[in-house]
Amino acid sequence: MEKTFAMIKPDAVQRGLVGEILRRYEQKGLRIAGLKIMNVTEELARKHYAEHVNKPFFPGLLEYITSGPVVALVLEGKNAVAEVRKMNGATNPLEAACGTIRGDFAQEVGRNVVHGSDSVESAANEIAIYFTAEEVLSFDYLPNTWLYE
Ligand code: DAT
Ligand code: MG
Repeated sequence: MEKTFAMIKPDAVQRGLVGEILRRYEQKGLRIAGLKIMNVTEELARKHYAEHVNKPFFPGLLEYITSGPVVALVLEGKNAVAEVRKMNGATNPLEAACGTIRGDFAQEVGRNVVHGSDSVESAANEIAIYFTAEEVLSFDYLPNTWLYE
């Protein structure tokens, strides 16, 4: 089944939103395959955001993402990549619909509380950046029987 990489960013950790954000992913029926609290080093950030390193906003993004612990997640579901992107909402919280995580909990693009991989290929890359193979668990997830036809 499809896996995606998600991150609860430093602002959300500091604001006590970890439980609320995890609750939303869990309630959707996504299986938590990997979960850890960790610091993002500059080296990790440069790998994760390789496509953005030359953008004008990169220094701010680097400072933000390394400013405190994050919660790194591997989430699994039938369409996990698209489901998490939809639940996270638009990159700029001003454009994110109410009911999405960014729409409900953020106001500025540089403090947008969550990350979600944008494709199955990115997901595989990002999971490998943040997790070892042993840290990503496979196990029977009984709700799947009731989630999928
Ligand atoms: P997303 O996180 O929705 O995949 P992205 O990959 O385009 O968005 O950008 C990665 C992060 O970089 C994003 O979550 C916030 C930051 N960012 C993107 N565009 C920005 C901009 N124009 N100004 C400031 N920060 C930006
Ligand atoms: Mg992105």
